[in-house]
Order: sequence, then structure tokens, then C-alpha cells
Amino acid sequence: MSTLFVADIHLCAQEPAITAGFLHFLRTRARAAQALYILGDLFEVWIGDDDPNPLHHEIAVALRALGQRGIPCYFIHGNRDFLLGQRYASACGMTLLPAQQVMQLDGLRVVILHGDTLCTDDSDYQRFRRRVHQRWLQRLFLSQPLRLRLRIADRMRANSLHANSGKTADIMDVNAQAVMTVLAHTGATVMIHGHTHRPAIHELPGERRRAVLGAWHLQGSAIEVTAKGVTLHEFPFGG
Ligand code: LP5
Ligand code: MN
Repeated sequence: MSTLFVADIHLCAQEPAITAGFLHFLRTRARAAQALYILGDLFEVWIGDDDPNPLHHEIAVALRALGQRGIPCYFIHGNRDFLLGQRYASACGMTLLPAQQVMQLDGLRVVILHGDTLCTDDSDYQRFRRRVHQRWLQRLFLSQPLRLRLRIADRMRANSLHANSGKTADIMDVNAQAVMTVLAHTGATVMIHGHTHRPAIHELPGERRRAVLGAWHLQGSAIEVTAKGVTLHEFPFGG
């Protein structure tokens, strides 16, 4: 049996090919798995569980169907959908996990996370993250009308794109020391994360590994853990 991990699908109404590819994945590869872990940025942006976007309902129905077939689904928030709440998770039949989770899988100790917290060289982002993770600010944001929330989110996205264009690729990658610190604190030998959109399996000192998921821009990306090991799969939408 296998356990599957995905991240950075970035679903949105403007990208129907990605939605179709993800729905196909849920009906095929995911059904053959023991469990599915979504490690953040399932959606391009999330402004509240009360958003009536039909895409959200379509995805909830598909995830729920997977759960009904006996394949549990778990979710860790990303930097785009950190406001996804219990109401939507319940509609999907998926379990919300903390930002970082350690698990024992096929004899391996594995730590999973979205990956943004590892980008410690990006101090502007870490400051931004600390701000928007304040509970009081989130509550204030969620109490605003949907149209205003959409405008704020659009503004944040535009700011982010502008800020990113002035950052080097190095700054936006994980910090090697931050990775080793998480592995040391958790005792894990395998780390699985997304966020950086740089799919790879890196060998680390001490026979440890860092498996990075790709973003679902033009194809699907998933990491599979079985008794045989950790494998990165990249596949066409519909494949
Ligand atoms: O997302 P991506 O890939 O473009 O870039 C990320 C980092 N950017 C972000 C911002 C998101 O894209 C926007 C998310 C919108 C969420 C909508 C809900 C809003 C809820 C508000 C709740 C209170 O995550 C980017 C990283 C990059 O990954 C690589 O790691 O570099 O970081 C940034 O762009 C942040 C800038 O560097 C700093 C921006 C400073 C703006 C300060 C405004 C603070 C206002 C907070 C209060 C509302
Ligand atoms: Mn991300």
C-alpha cells in the first residue's frame, strides 16, 4: 500500500485544466492509496469558508467521495489557503492537521509541512506570515463582506508578485539550517514539503532526505511513500 502527498495545486476557477487534472487524480491514483495528505495551497487563494465559489463545492464532493471509499484525507494549510477552516474541512470529510506533523510510515519517521516556514532567509515573508497568522486579525478579516475580502486578497497577491520579482531564487528557497533543525527536533529521517515549486528528492547528511513536491501548473505532482521507499511522481493531467 502507499501513502500519497500533494501540495500547491493552486485550484481556481480560471484554470479548469488544473481542476480537471486534480479531479482525475482523486478518481484514479488517490483511490489506490491508503491515505492522501494535502500539504497546503490546494487553492490559489482562500478568503473564508463562506465563499460560495462553485469550485469549492465540486472539490468538497470529490474529496468526500474519496473518504467514503475508505481513503482518509488530511490537510495542512499553505500560505494561500491558511484561512481554510473546520467548516470546509468537514464538508470535504478531511482532517485539519497542525502546521507540522510527524508520522511513522512504513518504518520511516516522516515530517510533513507546507514549506514556507523553512524559507527563513525571506525575512519580509516571515514578517508578513507572522502578521496574517494573528488570530484577531484573521477574525477581523473574516468578519468583512466577501467583496471587500476579495479586494484585500487581490491586493495581497499583487504585492506578493511585485515583492517576489525583486527577490533572488536563493532567498525564496528553503534555508538548509532550518531544514536540519526541524529534522533534529522531530527525529525524522524524511521531510516532505511543497511551497518552493522545486520538485526533487535531496539526500541530506545522516542518511536523511528532503522530498519536495512540484506545483500543479502544467502537470500533476505527488510523492508516494511505500515499504520500498519515497518516490516523486510527475504526470500529465489526466494521466
Ligand atoms: O504566494 P506567492 O507564491 O506569490 O509568494 C509567497 C509569499 N507571498 C504570500 C502572500 C500570498 O500570495 C497572498 C495570500 C493571500 C491570502 C488571502 C487571505 C488574506 C487573509 C488576511 C488575513 C489577515 O504568501 C511571498 C514569498 C514567496 O511565497 C516565496 O516564499 O516570498 O512573500 C511575500 O510576497 C511577502 C512580501 O515579501 C512582504 C509583503 C509585505 C506586505 C505587508 C502587508 C502586511 C499586511 C498584513 C495585514 C493585512
Ligand atoms: Mn505556498
